Amino acid sequence: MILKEYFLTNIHNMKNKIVLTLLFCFTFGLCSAQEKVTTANEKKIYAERVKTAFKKGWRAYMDYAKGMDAVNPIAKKGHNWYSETLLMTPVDAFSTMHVMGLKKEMAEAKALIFSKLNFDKDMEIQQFEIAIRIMGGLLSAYQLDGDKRFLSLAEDLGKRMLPVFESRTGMPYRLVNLRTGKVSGVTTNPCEIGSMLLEYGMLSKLTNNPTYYEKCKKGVVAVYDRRGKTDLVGTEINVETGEWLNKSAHISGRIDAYYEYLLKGWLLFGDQDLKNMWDVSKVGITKYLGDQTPNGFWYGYADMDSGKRTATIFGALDCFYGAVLCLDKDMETAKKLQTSIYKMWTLKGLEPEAIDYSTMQIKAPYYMIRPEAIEATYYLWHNTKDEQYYQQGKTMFEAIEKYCQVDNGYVQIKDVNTMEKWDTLESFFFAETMKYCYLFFAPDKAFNLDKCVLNTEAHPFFRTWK
Ligand code: DMJ
Repeated sequence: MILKEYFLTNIHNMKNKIVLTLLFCFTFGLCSAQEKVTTANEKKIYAERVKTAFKKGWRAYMDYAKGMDAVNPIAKKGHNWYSETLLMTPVDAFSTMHVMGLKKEMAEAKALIFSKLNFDKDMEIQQFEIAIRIMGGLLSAYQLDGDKRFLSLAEDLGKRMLPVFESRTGMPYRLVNLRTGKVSGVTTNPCEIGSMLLEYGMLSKLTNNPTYYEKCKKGVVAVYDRRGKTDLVGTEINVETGEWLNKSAHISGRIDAYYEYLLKGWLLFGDQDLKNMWDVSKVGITKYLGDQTPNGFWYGYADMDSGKRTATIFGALDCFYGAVLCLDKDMETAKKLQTSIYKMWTLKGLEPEAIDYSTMQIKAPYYMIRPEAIEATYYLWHNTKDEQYYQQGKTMFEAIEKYCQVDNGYVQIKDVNTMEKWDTLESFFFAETMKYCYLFFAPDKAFNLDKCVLNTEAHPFFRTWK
């Protein structure tokens, strides 16, 4: 009798367990299916919202600054970088328009570029910025769109900038006159020496003329050969004497994309020298700049010879390194850094330009709608598919919508403590920030990051040399 009761009770419990298990599986299955549906819908909605933001910024440019370099939406006017326009915004914006499939805007940009862009100007320009934004934009536009006029313009520009490499050391001068070829700017930095290698390399490949790549690479090797005992480079160097004028090593502005292009140059061109230079540099970066603190993991400043820590500053520009770590398949470090990047971004609700990570005090309070933090977050999302990075991307886009949007466009922020507006909009808003925001939500067929290498201005370069 006791045995029978025991048996019946257990059968009963087992039945309950089976029913509960079935119920659990059913509910869980439904929930996750439901969640996927919501996510797919949500992605569609967000993709449209990012496109709308891009188009709103572009309309501001077309309405108030058409044909100029950039727009000031609040004042309803535009401005140029130099005495005449180089059509910075349309050229920089084109690759994002293509990725987003914005046909009307592409036609508008093309009409402007092909009717107005002309480099025969008696004007001294900053070689690095023009190479990454304009030459990079034109080369990428050519590969995406196929119109040969993009390539002709890029080649004309490349020829006009070539004189910068005629220094005693091979390191490029900072400035060049587009008409006369007269160079100036003896004092420069590793970023402005090395961060055009992708652009000149693409030009070489696409025009079948190795000169551009060879000259640019010579400059990169020259600065690398002058690295400190830490294997790191400093902040300022004289291109004629090869002497360092500022030995501060870091991954921030004036150095940043020099490191980025060592790795990306290897990925795009398969140049083993660049891979070796990257591997050596990365050891130095990790050992002397990497800083594990109670506030998280960061990269600070150190002397390029002694390796002694000189500052605990990290900023918006430094965030590019998260994407580079992903490309280097160093996901663990990328994740650690991302925790800090997101902490910095959410400190005030919008990213400050720089903080002191030892105190978490803001050192430069403005926000130029820079892309690097969003870029790092996107690379992590793309590589890990860990939902938290997708959520972080959403938060960042929402913050731009909330704080940088004005009635007729988008503007930068003077101070993230007060969110006071700064009436200007850099062209990288179109080239980079909006592109990375979009990629979080874009349909798979829109773009495949693994099929190309993005230049430092987020223009896709493909390994097809036609
Ligand atoms: C862009 O022009 C490029 O990303 C460059 O490498 C660094 N600065 C801006 C964006 O912040």
